[in-house]
Amino acid sequence: MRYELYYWTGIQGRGEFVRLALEDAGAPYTDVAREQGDQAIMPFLRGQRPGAQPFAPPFLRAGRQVIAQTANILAFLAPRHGLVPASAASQSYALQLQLTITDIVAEAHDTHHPIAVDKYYEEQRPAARQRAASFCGERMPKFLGYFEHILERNDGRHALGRRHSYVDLSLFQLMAGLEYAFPRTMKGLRRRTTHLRALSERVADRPRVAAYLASPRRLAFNEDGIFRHYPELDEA
Ligand SMILES: N[C@@H](CCC(=O)N[C@@H](CS)C(=O)NCC(=O)O)C(=O)O
Repeated sequence: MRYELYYWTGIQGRGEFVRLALEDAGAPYTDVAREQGDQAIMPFLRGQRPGAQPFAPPFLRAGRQVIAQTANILAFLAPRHGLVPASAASQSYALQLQLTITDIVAEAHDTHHPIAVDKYYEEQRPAARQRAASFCGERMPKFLGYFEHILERNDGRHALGRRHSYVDLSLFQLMAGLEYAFPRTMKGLRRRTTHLRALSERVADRPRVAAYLASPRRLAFNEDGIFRHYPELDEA
């Protein structure tokens, strides 16, 4: 089956977590908006297409099924492509970890949009500074400390069991995004994130991931996405 991924053009955004899983699995997919433009997304959001109606991208069309919410999409794809262990307990734990990644991604987004999602960063700069100070000083160390400990108390190399999973791919993307947006804070956390950084390097070296990262399909991070580099927000 050829999957259809629907996500906004021009940014990695939350679509990147799904893209990485599809690329790592070698699963055939079409990045529909990149071929047809963002307007291809709209009929789904308006409920004008068959299947479940998504609230927001990313969403995935798999045959007649339409699946939205990043963590839910990954939980759907992973067992079909060997990206999660088979047991129900492992799959539930993987989803728990992925939803925790969803939480920190939302908080990273809120550093540049602390007041209103529908207003520009430039309209909420003072609040963004406050929010970012708390994110860099408290929340990022807490979340990354948690994931670091998860790796450490497992085998030191994987989030789950002894095998690569979609959670490892998402941790790679999380680290890449945070390194881009908050290089100074991440530098300060270097000694407390040794397992996460080693995992990121291993994921980036996986043959299909490496090929993807070197391809034009991997867009650069930019200031329209979730992970934005505003130096004034990286001062913790
Ligand atoms: N919890 C959802 C969030 C989806 C989301 O916020 N998508 C953004 C783009 S990354 C969007 O287009 N939001 C439109 C909106 O919230 O109105 C997920 O993890 O997929």
